[in-house]
Order: sequence, then structure tokens, then C-alpha cells
Amino acid sequence: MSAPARILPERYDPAPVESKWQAAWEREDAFRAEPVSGDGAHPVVPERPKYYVLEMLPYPSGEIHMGHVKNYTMGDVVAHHRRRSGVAVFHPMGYDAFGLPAENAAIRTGEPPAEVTARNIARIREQLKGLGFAIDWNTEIATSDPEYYRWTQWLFLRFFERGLAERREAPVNWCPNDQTVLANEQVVDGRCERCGHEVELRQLTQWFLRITDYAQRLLDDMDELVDWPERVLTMQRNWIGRSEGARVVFRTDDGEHEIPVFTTRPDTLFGATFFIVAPEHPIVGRLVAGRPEEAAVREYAAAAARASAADRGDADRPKTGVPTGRSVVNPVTGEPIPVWVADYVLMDYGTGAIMAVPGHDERDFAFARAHGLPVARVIAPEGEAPGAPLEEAYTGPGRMVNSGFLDGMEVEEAKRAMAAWLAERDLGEATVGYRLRDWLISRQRYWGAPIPVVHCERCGTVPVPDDQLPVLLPEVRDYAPKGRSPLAGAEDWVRTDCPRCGGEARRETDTMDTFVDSSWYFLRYTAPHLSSAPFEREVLDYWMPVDQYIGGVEHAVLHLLYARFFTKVLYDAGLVGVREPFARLFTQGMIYRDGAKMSKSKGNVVAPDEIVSRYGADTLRLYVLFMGPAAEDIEWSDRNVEGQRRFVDRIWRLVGGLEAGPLVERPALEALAADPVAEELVRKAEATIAKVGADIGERFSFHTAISAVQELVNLATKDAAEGALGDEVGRDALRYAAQTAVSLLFPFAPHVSCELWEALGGEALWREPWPVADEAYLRRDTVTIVVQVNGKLRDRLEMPADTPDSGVAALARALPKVASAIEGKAVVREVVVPGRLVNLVVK
Ligand code: ANZ
Ligand code: ZN
Repeated sequence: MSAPARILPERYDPAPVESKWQAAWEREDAFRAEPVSGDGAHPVVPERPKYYVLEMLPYPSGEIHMGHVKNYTMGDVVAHHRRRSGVAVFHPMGYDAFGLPAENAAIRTGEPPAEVTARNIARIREQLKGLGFAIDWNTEIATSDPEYYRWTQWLFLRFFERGLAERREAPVNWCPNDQTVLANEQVVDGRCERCGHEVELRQLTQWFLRITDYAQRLLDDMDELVDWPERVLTMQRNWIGRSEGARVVFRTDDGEHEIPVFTTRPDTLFGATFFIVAPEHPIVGRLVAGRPEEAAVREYAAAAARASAADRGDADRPKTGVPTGRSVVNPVTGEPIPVWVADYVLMDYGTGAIMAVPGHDERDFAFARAHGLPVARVIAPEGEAPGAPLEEAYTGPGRMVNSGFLDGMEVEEAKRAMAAWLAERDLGEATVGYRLRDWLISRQRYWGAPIPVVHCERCGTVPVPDDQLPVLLPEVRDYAPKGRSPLAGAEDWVRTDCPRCGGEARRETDTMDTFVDSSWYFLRYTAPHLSSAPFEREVLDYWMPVDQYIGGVEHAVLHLLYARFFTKVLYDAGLVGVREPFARLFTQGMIYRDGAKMSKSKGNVVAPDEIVSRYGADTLRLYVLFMGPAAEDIEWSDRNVEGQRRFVDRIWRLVGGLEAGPLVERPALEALAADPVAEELVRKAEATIAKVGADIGERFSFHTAISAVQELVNLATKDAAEGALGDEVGRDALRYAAQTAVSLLFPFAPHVSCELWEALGGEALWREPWPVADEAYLRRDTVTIVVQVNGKLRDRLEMPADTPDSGVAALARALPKVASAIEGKAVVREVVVPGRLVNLVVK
């Protein structure tokens, strides 16, 4: 007789295993989601519970990085777990394919961005498939595809109809060398990211989406987002920056100009001793025209335009400014106060002008000291004289002083009284200010969705009719912006007929910010190939909201705020049925190496492909989640990658050492009673099932789930090596433990798990129901209680788990070793920790 045939090769070789199972999933279209809107047939919406798990879509820059691997592995684990739990899972993938890198490559090489992008997408797709992600590839989209941006344009028109998209003048970043507008992200330390030239602010006509109209709702609806990280909500709250205050109108002393201010402290109006307008304020020119101060003011304003808003807002910066020689009248005192121009006042907050209250505002105080302006006290804390001089701005509580009809009031009361006083005289009113600005979406760039409007001399700005969408990007010879959008160079494309009057018109040549594309992609996934609409309501209502969204915390404000805004507008338009797009959000931590964030620019990148070819995709997937808590920043370790590979080798050997045979049922407790080692192992398997399910499904704690499976594998390996599981019960227990470990490992390491499952006599592990722990195995019939006397171990007590606590101390005292230890002494206290310990304190 020959030795029994091995059920697995002796050595684990990941490459053939991984390609075998990837091919199997592809053949079977294993991760297809239903329903998805196609063309024609209306899909039937099932009754089954659904789970939409989504990771932020990648930018196809050429190669994926470790951050992507971690992000998508997390989503994958969650998707597998839910799918095997009987839920309809939607796990799509796409590409945020418009934007700078493809365009910059095009400018350098002349290769059309569409070609660069197609090549990059093909490469990323191959990498994602190589990692075995369980994605519904039928729903794959690219935002630069005309079939996608057609609907981005269509949605833009819905915003336009609702008055939420508008064209107006605004100060924008301008690089005089490159002759182009720059996005804020393209301005680094006040300089152009491309050429290093100093950036200027220019007044240009631009397209905006009126996100400020939704500021309050974006705040209010955060109450629904109970499963979002508090940190992200706080960042959004700060970004929106709501503050309650008042608008107060000041008039120049000649009565000619009105200049309103926004203040959060109308109570301090009696203390306003001077007045400041932002250097860009349109009134500045009129205030100083023809005056001796004009030249100095203009020079100051030009210099201010070169500083970044962040620098200008910095509280510690020296307070510079110039006088205008003009005065405004403080409306409550009737006194004239001087008007200055200073760059710490920003044009795009409030009204771009402030009443300066140096007695109670730190920046105003610093400015007054620097320029010899008067400081007045209008609030005195308890016990302070109204006339006490101020050595610094007083920002604490107190009562009003030197403030006429407000004297004696507390600050909050005075705010209300002053607001009422102003309102009565039509000099102001209570208002709410927001730091949030409207969203500037025009880009003078080639590689984006053209804004679908035309300009007609007779009709003005006219939307392109829906049935003429998409407005396709024209072919151009030069992709570089030269003071205007590269689209403007395509004269044949620009010249068109007005859809309204039929006369001559010119196309808008700006393209949209790529954040517009990614503000609705999660809706399009539900109808990726639908050509009659962006999505279909019935199907959308089934899948939305996204149940679990996963991405980097760097998107806490921009993308996540824009997507929320889009969803609300589409909800108001009756196009979607939810007000919030993402029910739960998980933000992952970053991967560090040698103490720095892993990134190309730092030169500390570990390429995913390298790890895959060396250790296998399963090892990489395990490692990125085993590193530590998924939300935390963690340092990469080559050694720990090897550790995960050794674990895969271990489970491979465990299964490979078993005999051929079918899958086994969970051994019954009665049968196990005769074999304590087997019983322990099966109980451990059940406990592992319970832990892994909760770790994935509830806690998002992947590293602990992996270590639980490792513990089970280690115990089974040890028992097998010790030959403790020789009888039939033992053999069944071992097989059952191995089966359980493989089944639970599957979401993390799907390829090798499928291979091992097959060796164990199973098939198609991805379709196998997720194991559910049997409670009976988790309960213990007996417990072991440690008995101490004065904290010292004396004996142990075995007893039924349901023994009442009150009886435990008596049983402990009766133990012979304990009885002799307490003989002749007085027991002053009995400490009982239920199920664990009894401590007798004696004197
Ligand atoms: C008078 C005053 C007195 C102020 C006082 C503060 C304290 P938040 O809370 O962030 O909304 N401000 C208004 N517009 C500004 C601008 N464009 N640039 C710079 N500062 C501006 O800030 C509102 C306060 O910031 C306003 O209230 C105004 O100064 C200043 F004891 O008005 B306050
Ligand atoms: Zn017209």
C-alpha cells in the first residue's frame, strides 16, 4: 500500500493559486450586483436587505499605492462578510479620470489626455484585479467618459435651472507667468506650483455653485450622521463656520457712502474707535480717489494681493495697514472714526469691512498699538473700575461700561439690545455669517467636462438643451492654458448657434472642477450604462444611501462636503430620495515608512506589485489590515509582511496535513465530552466565529479578527503536532477547526482560502453562508474560581457556572488548604469576583 495522496502541494505558491481563483470569479461573474439599471428592461427591485459598500474612487495616475490597497481591502472584507451573510451587496469601482496629471503629461508630450488616461486606467484595473477585489466590474465607470460627463453636464443644468449655478466676477489665483487661473491646491506658499512665480489675485468672471445656500442644512443634517467620525464632523462644522452676529451699516462722514460690517459683537459698538476695509474692497478706490493717500493705499493693496489668505488671517502676524484719510460715523455715538486699509481684514468674509474694537478684540488691539489709535473699554469684569486702562484686549465676560443705554447689562443681553436698537433705526439687523464660500467650479483647463452653456449676444447665457448633450471636448493641438482655456483655441467648436434664437453664439470654454465629477459618481454606479438618464429612481432608492463609505481623512471637507451638497440639491429636485449620501463613514489612517507618510515625493514607497510578486496578494491584503487599528497612522514593516506570509504557510500546512474527505459538521458537545482536547478546540472555533463576525461587522477591527484566526490555527496546529487528536472525535474536531479558520480567513485572503476550502472538500467558498457561532459552545458549564487568602493563591474551586455568588465564599472556606490558612483568624472581608475569584481578607 502507498501513503495516502496529499490533498495540497507541499509548498504554498501564491501565483498559480491567485490566478486560478481570479479566473474562476471572472468566469462566474461572482460579484455581480442586482439590480443595476441597464437600458430598456426595468430591473425588479428585490425584497432582500441590501448593503452598499463603497471606497473613494481612485485617481488613475498610473500605479496604485499602499493607501489604495488598504482602503480597498477594508471594503472588500466588509463586502465579503455581508454577501456571505445573505445580504445583497453592491461593491462597485470607477476612476476619477479628469484632472491635472493626465493633462500635464499631455502638455509635456502632446499625447491626448484621453489616451494617457485610458492607459492608466487599464494599468490600475489590472492591479486591482490582481489583488482579487470582489468588485462588480460590470458597473465600472470613468468620469472622463463622454457617457459619464454627459450626465455631469445634465446635472449642472439642473443646478442652473434652480439658480444654483451662476457666473460672476470673483478674485481668483492667477499666475502671470503661465497666464492661467490656478486652483487653491495649485498655489504653494503663494507661488505657482508649476513655475514658482508669485501668484496674484485677479478679478475674473467665473462659474460658481451656490453651496452657501445650503450652509445651514449642511450643518443641521449632521445630526443624522451618527456613524461618522467626530473628527470629520468637526472639520466640516469649522469649514462651514457659522457665527451669529449683526450687520451694522456705517456711513462716511460726508454721507456719500454706506459701508456695512459684519460683527459677532454688536454689544461693543460704543468701543469701535476706528474702521478697516479690506485692500480689495471695491469702495477703496472711491474713498481715496484724488486724495494724497491714494498712491500709498494703491501700493499697499497691490502688495496685499500677493499674500495668501491663510497668512493674512494669521493672528500673530505684524498688523500692517495704511490710513485713507477718510472717516465714517459710529452710528451709536455719532462720532467720526478714521478708516484704514489693512490686510488682516479679508474681502471674502462677512462684508470685507470691520468696525475695530481694540479694547476687546486681540487683532484690533495689536493694530491700535502699532498705529497709535485709541483704545476704549466697554466691558468691565466683576470688581474692575469702568475707567481701568487696558494692557491687552479684554475678551472675557462682564458688564457693559461707557456704553450709554447698554451700561450695566451682561454681554449677551447687550448683544440683543444693540441688535434691536439698530433694527429699529434701520442701521442694521441680527444676521448669521458663514465662513463657507461658494464653490468656484470653472477651470481654464482642457481635461474636464465642458460647462454646457453658450453665450449669445442677444439672449445672454443660454443652457445647451438636454438632447444636445454631451458637449464633447473638442480636439485641440495645444493643451497648455495660455491666459485662456485651451478650449478657446478650437474656433470651429467655439462658434455655434444659439439654441434659443438661432443666431451666432459662442460656447463657454471653461471646464468643471473634477470635484463636480466625484460629487455624484456613487449614484451613477447604479445605472452605469443607462443612456436615457443619469440613474433610475427605483434602483437608486433600493441602493441608496451608501451603507458604508471608506476613504482618507484628507477628504473630510472638500469631497465629502460637495457630495453632501449635491445629494441635497438632487433631493430638492426630486431626483434622489435621500438627503444624505453616506450613512456610515470610515476614515482610514495613513501608512508611514521611515517616519514619513509613504509617498512618491518622499521616495519611501513600497510598490504593491513588488509585495504581490514576492509574497502573494493574500499576504499583502492580510498585512495591510494586520498592521494595526485601521483608523490609525501606522509604520510599514517588511518583517511583519513576512510574518503574515508565514501565517499563510502555516494554515496551508495544517490543511495539507489532513486526509482527503468531505467537509464535516460541527461535532456535537455530547460526543466531545469524552475528549477534552477536541472539545477545547471546537469551543475555540466557535469563539473565533463569534469574534471575527463582530470585529468585521460591528467594530471595523480587522487586525484583531486576523489575530483571532491565527490563534485558532495555532491551537489546531499544536494539537495536531502533539498527536492529541487521534480518535474519530479528535479528527473531526481538527477538520472542523481547519474548515472554520479557512472560512473566516476568506474575506482577508480570498484566493488561498478558496484553494484550501476546495482541498477540504468544499466548493465556491464565496457562496458559502457565513458561519454563525452556536451559543451552546460559548457557554461554559463549569467555571474555575481562584481562591486567595489576603491576596495569596491558596487553591482553585471547580463549580457549576450557575452557582449563586452568595454560596461561593462558603464553598471556598471549606477547601482544606483554605481552611487551614484561615484557622484561628478573623475573616474581615470576602471579595467575590463572579466566575473568577474569591479573596478572603483575614486578621
Ligand atoms: C467687532 C468685534 C468686537 C469683533 C470684538 C470681534 C470681537 P467670526 O467669529 O470668526 O465669525 N471680522 C468680520 N469680518 C471680517 C473680515 N472680513 N476679515 C477679518 N475679520 C473680520 O469673526 C467675526 C468677527 O471677525 C467680527 O466681529 C469682526 O470683528 C471680525 F470684541 O466685530 B468683530
Ligand atoms: Zn440667442
